[in-house]
This record gives sequence, structure tokens and C-alpha cells, in this order.
Amino acid sequence: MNVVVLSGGVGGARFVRGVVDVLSAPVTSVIGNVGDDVEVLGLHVSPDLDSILYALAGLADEKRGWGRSGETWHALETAGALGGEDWFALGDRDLGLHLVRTQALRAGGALSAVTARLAKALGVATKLLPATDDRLRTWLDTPAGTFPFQEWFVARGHRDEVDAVRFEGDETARPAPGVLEAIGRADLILLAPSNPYVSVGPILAVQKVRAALARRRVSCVAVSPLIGGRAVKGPADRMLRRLAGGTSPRHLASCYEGLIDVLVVDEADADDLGGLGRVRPIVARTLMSDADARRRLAEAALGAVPA
Ligand code: FO1
Repeated sequence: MNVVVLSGGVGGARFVRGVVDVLSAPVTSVIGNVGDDVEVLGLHVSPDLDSILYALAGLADEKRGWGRSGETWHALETAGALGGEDWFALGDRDLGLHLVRTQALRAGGALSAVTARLAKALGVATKLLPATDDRLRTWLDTPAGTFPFQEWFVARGHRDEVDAVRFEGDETARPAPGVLEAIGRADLILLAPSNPYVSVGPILAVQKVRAALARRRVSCVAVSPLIGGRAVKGPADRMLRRLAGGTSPRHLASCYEGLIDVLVVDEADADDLGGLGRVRPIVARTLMSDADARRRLAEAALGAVPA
């Protein structure tokens, strides 16, 4: 079964790891968010692609959810002491990847080609595709002003309520090579338990990707990132409350109107399944506390559609 997963970082990366553990790697393609890519200390950082790469390579810091395990921070401390940027924590091991990626991009390589090269070097067999090779960046309109994603998320600790999410470059961004082919070949499409606005949203902002999903002939299963209406981590619940009017499964489903057939929700949300319309709910345990839990959630999503 060819499976395509659309994913952000952290929770999405954990879920992708569960899917790959359940299926064999070559039948899974992952389309990753690049809306939160950022230039720090002159380096191109693709946090969500990297969280997925590290999760699949077994290098992820499981607790933090981003960056590498066994990390040290000497370069960051030195940069800070010298008056350089230290608001975005690049660890020493992580830095090596950003150096290689940045050099390859500056030499004219496309992000998709560089990502494939990094995946191969890390022994990752799963096809990891950035949604686009073109510049696509997420911006947040808040009462305190308009911020690029990482400034709002990391520097300001996502404390500002969000009035609107915008994507710079969405009118012209083309799907990266392989993205439409992966969707076209898929027997099943999964939307990872990622923030629908700032993690999956930027992928769907690539117009041809959204169109390909809208005209799918196979099922699309979204996994809710909320448990009991609350985000496990991050601002998804606050954003849903303000932008969709609530945090119940139907509010989440409304973010994916016309794009999903099944919604996997947590047991804690099983009493709140009204208003889903044509979207079929599946109830599962969605907290990915360890490898078994990740796999069980992946099995629930994969099993949502009879083979
Ligand atoms: N998240 C933070 O909250 N603080 C950081 O300093 C930080 C640094 C960082 C460095 C590399 C990387 O790949 C991810 C990093 N993240 C950090 C996570 C990242 O900002 C977000 O989790 C994602 O962009 C949202 O999916």
C-alpha cells in the first residue's frame, strides 16, 4: 500500500516514524512543511523536514521533539557571547546539517534534491519531499503586529493570539518534484496530527497540492492533534478556538473541508462527534508517548480504510 503523509514537525514527525515502522519504508512518502523555514546565523534551517529526518534516522531528541539527542550547545553559546543570534537554538550536531544544506542551496541545489541527499546520508529510505522548492513562508497577523513564523513561535513563545495566517509565495509556489506523483500514486493519504493552520496549512497553500488532494480518488485520513480539545504541545487549540470557533472534532474537520474522508480523534473527544457531516470519525488513543503508542496510532490511521 503506497501511503503519503502530509506532516509538520514534532508530533507529525513522531507519527511519520510510527507509519514507517508499521509499513516498509519505500512505500511511504512524506510531504513536509517548509513554511517555518528560517535563516539563522546565515544558515537555512528547515525545522519540520529536519524533525522528520531525525525521527526516521533514530537521531531525534524524543523529549524535546525537535533537534538531535545527545546535543551540545557550544557554538550557540559562543555566537551569543559574540553578540550573534542565539534566540533560535541550533545545537552543535544539528549545525552540521544546516551547514551542508546551506552550502548545497547556495551552490544552486533545490531543497528537494538537498533533502534527498541528506536523507540518503542518514540512511533514511523513506521519500521525504518538501512541499515546494520555491520560497513559501508562513506569517502570522496578531494584535501585536505581523510576524514571520519562527519569530512568533520561538522568539515570542507564540504568546500572541492569531488573527490570520498568511503564506508568502503561495500564489506562485509549485509542488516540488515528486510531490504530485506521490499523491497520484497513493493508495491512502494521511494528514499527520499537526497544527492545521501552520503545519499542514502551508503544504495545502501550494495550490496544486491542495487541488490534487481535492480531486483524490483514494481516502484521506486526518489525525487530530488535540486530546480533549487541548493541544498536546503548541498553540493549535488556541488557534482553533479563535479562527474556527472551537476545538471539537468538527472544528478541526472544518480546516480540511472537502479534503478528508476520515478523522481519527482521541478517546477523550469521543463524546463530541457531532457535526462531522461526511467525515467518518475513528476513535483511538492518540498520545504518542513511546514507540508502541506511535505504532498503534499509525495502525489506527492506516486501518481506517479497508485494504
Ligand atoms: N523550537 C523552540 O521552541 N525553540 C528553539 O530554539 C528551536 C530551535 C530549533 C532549531 C532547529 C530545529 O530544527 C527546530 C527548532 N525548534 C525550536 C523547533 C521549531 O521551531 C518548531 O517546533 C517547528 O518549526 C514547528 O513545527
